[in-house]
Amino acid sequence: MILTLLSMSLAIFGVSGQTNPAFAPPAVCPVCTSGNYTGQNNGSLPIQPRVPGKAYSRFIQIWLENTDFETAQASTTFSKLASEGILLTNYNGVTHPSEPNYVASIAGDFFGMSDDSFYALPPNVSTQVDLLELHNVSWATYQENMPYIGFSGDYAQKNYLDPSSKVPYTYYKRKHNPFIICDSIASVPARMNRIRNFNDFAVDVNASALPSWVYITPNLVNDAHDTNVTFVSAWLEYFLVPLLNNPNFNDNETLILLTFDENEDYKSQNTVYTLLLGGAVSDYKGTIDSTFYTHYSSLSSVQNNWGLGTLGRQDSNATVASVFQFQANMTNHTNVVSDVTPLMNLTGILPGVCASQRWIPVTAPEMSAIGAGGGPVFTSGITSNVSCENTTPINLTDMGLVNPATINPNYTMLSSNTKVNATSSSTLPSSSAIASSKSSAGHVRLCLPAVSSTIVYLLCAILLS
Ligand SMILES: *[C@@H]1O[C@H](CO)[C@@H](O)[C@H](O)[C@H]1NC(C)=O
Ligand SMILES: *[C@@H]1O[C@H](CO)[C@@H](O)[C@H](O)[C@H]1NC(C)=O
Ligand SMILES: *[C@@H]1O[C@H](CO)[C@@H](O)[C@H](O)[C@H]1NC(C)=O
Ligand SMILES: *[C@@H]1O[C@H](CO)[C@@H](O)[C@H](O)[C@H]1NC(C)=O
Ligand SMILES: *[C@@H]1O[C@H](CO)[C@@H](O)[C@H](O)[C@H]1NC(C)=O
Ligand SMILES: *[C@@H]1O[C@H](CO)[C@@H](O)[C@H](O)[C@H]1NC(C)=O
Ligand SMILES: *[C@@H]1O[C@H](CO)[C@@H](O)[C@H](O)[C@H]1NC(C)=O
Ligand SMILES: *[C@@H]1O[C@H](CO)[C@@H](O)[C@H](O)[C@H]1NC(C)=O
Ligand SMILES: *[C@@H]1O[C@H](CO)[C@@H](O)[C@H](O)[C@H]1NC(C)=O
Ligand SMILES: *[C@@H]1O[C@H](CO)[C@@H](O)[C@H](O)[C@H]1NC(C)=O
Ligand SMILES: *[C@H]1O[C@H](CO)[C@@H](O)[C@H](O)[C@H]1NC(C)=O
Ligand SMILES: CC(=O)N[C@H]1CO[C@H](CO)[C@@H](O)[C@@H]1O
Repeated sequence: MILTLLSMSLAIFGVSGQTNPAFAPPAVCPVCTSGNYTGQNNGSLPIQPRVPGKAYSRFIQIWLENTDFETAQASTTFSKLASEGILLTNYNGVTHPSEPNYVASIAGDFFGMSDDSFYALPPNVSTQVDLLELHNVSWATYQENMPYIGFSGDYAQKNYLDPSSKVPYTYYKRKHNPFIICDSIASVPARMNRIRNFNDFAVDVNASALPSWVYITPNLVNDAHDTNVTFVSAWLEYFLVPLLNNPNFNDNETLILLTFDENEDYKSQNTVYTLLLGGAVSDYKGTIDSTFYTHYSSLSSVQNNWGLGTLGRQDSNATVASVFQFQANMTNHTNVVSDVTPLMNLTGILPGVCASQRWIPVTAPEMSAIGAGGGPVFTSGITSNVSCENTTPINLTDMGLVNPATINPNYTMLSSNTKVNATSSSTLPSSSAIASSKSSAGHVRLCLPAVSSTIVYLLCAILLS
């Protein structure tokens, strides 16, 4: 209790001493390395050829935090950027709070997650990374102030905005890095090397080695999480505005999605100010698109662009995964417009492997799903065809059990660019198992409640805990 109070007051002091600090650049320029970023770069990614897409050959998404649509709209920086691209006026987060939104943006679901706690999703949760790699589309995520490759916790460091402060500041948090949360990525060394920090970003851009699919998470001050729209606007002027003119970042085949994880007002629809920028939309400068989109749209649009197949989760649910309309017009994709716009501000209701009070195992993808890119459902690593509808949730909390998804798998950093776990490697999809299949079972989702494997899974959890 005392510790909690102490850390709370430290947190309040640390943050409130500078609730609204003035923006200061963490590096001399967006493509300059900086001591503020802790981990040194150990070389750029290899330059990989870009796979031509139907509407673009590079997709970059940048994630900001917790801001209502109107708040961003009032910023002159956001207005200026809007004149350079397409303003999406009905783009939505998928739930609250932050972490499930980040997870949904790569895995197509948030698995009942309704808080920002420690989660490690089991290896059989597939992600967009599986689809990209299957089609040779290179990828990386750049996580500002993540100290070094392979780091799996939160990181407090010297406060660079207030150098006189003796209190370390947590600029980087795991909850905003969905890649480290998914064991299918975090337990595979070659994939771990693609979870990079901003020193790596600087080196990769300067080496023309920025991959084709890029996911950028700014630190907790630059993304507005600990600050406000004035601060994030200054960061955008420092970071994004010059990068739009850097040909190693933005060219005539680049689409940039600038979005927020969720809005601030949970009592209203979860609409966030979102822009499409970059050379791929140069014919649409200053236009407005009011199509209903969600974070699942970034999955479906990319799948549509490169013909990637689908994860068979909400990424293939046409109601919530419209393809960017400028792109849909180019690819002849027809978006579904539902009579009633779904509310995206619901939280703590759905069962899932992350919902300890409504726990169900990782369920099978919708095997018969057809996503916006056509092609098969990714099923590698799937060992059960149990579906959500037919699984009775278990209240682990009531049973005194620890949810295995909340246990740190303790992956160990072995060397600078190698990160190898031990415990779950046997359950990882082997490369030979990388094969996709489409069920012939039609639309009926079979229900075979995996009672025995559920018990084994929980037993493991108890033994480990
Ligand atoms: C953000 O915080 C700064 C510093 O306190 C303040 O000057 C600015 O007015 C705030 N911006 C908004 C939109 O409230
Ligand atoms: C870190 O950022 C601060 C604030 O902009 C800057 O004064 C300082 O020079 C930076 N440190 C390094 C090592 O780049
Ligand atoms: C983009 O520019 C390159 C080089 O100038 C050119 O080869 C390519 O066709 C252009 N792509 C599009 C979609 O205009
Ligand atoms: C979600 O937003 C709707 C529309 O503004 C509102 O009516 C509803 O009360 C909100 N739900 C919650 C749980 O706050
Ligand atoms: C698709 O999304 C809508 C809106 O969230 C939801 O009501 C529906 O259950 C989803 N369909 C599937 C198959 O998950
Ligand atoms: C897409 O095509 C429709 C029908 O031709 C048109 O009304 C709409 O303006 C187009 N949208 C975009 C973003 O190009
Ligand atoms: C889209 O449809 C138009 C008209 O039918 C056709 O000319 C065009 O080739 C189609 N584009 C694609 C990418 O299929
Ligand atoms: C995912 O793995 C867990 C643990 O091994 C298992 O209980 C579950 O049935 C699996 N889910 C699928 C869809 O394969
Ligand atoms: C789960 O069990 C806990 C502890 O008994 C209880 O407080 C909670 O309401 C239960 N949750 C649900 C969804 O039934
Ligand atoms: C680079 O390698 C050094 C030495 O092995 C290591 O300490 C450092 O953490 C690595 N940096 C990154 C960003 O991985
Ligand atoms: C992986 O973890 C297991 C269990 O903690 C440990 O015994 C093993 O040595 C680890 N393997 C590697 C390569 O770190
Ligand atoms: C070094 C490390 O991260 N250890 C963690 C391993 O996982 C257990 C259970 O979640 C944690 O308590 C340890 O802190």
